[in-house]
Amino acid sequence: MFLTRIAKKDMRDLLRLYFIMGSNNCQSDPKHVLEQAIKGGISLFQFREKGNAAFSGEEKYHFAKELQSICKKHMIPFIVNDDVELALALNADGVHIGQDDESAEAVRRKIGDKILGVSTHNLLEVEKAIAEGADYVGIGPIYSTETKVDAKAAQGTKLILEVRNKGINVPIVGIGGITSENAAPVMKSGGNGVSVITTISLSADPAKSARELKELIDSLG
Ligand code: TPS
Repeated sequence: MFLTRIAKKDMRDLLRLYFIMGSNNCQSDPKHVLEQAIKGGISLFQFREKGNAAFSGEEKYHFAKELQSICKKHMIPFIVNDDVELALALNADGVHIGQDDESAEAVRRKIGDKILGVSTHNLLEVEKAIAEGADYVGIGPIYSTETKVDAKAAQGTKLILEVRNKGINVPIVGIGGITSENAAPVMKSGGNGVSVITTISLSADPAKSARELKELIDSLG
């Protein structure tokens, strides 16, 4: 999809409402949840199939392909969490990695100009991710989250502020326990968007929950 690295401006726009989901984050059909989330206005999607009863192998590939085709139909870029080989096999739009995965540098070499995102928890990790070729960084957990089993303690928006106070203009998405009730400080401290799982994936009305978040983010400029 991309012939050059994504421009910062385009990356910032994609991060505004970044939905992440895997099969075990849903109580109803994930394909339906994704369709509804798109209807509500998400700007980017991450396929994150891990943890309890997650699909693997062929099943994971086919499930990813189904969700990718929904994203394609609606022109929502499709990012794969952790699994570089899957991202390449699907010709996904990008990869998101954590600190325990392969280095950003190694992943950048494998994926060429696809989007690369890295989870970060302090200034050094942010600077390293940028130097190694990240297109954006995820900062969190902003609030406490039960969705990620190995999540660190909630840190609020202080790292986002620290990065911006240093004059670093990397595209930033905040993550961890975010809902439409508490998303505003992420944007006000210099985040370019919010990334969420539960508030959309387990909502009784995912389209409505996504729309509420989108309206809030749009109202903040
Ligand atoms: C863009 N991560 C940190 S907290 C969390 C995850 C998956 C759980 C959020 O769920 N940044 C990006 N992608 C990632 N996968 C991570 C960080 C890692 P909830 O919204 O239910 O609290």
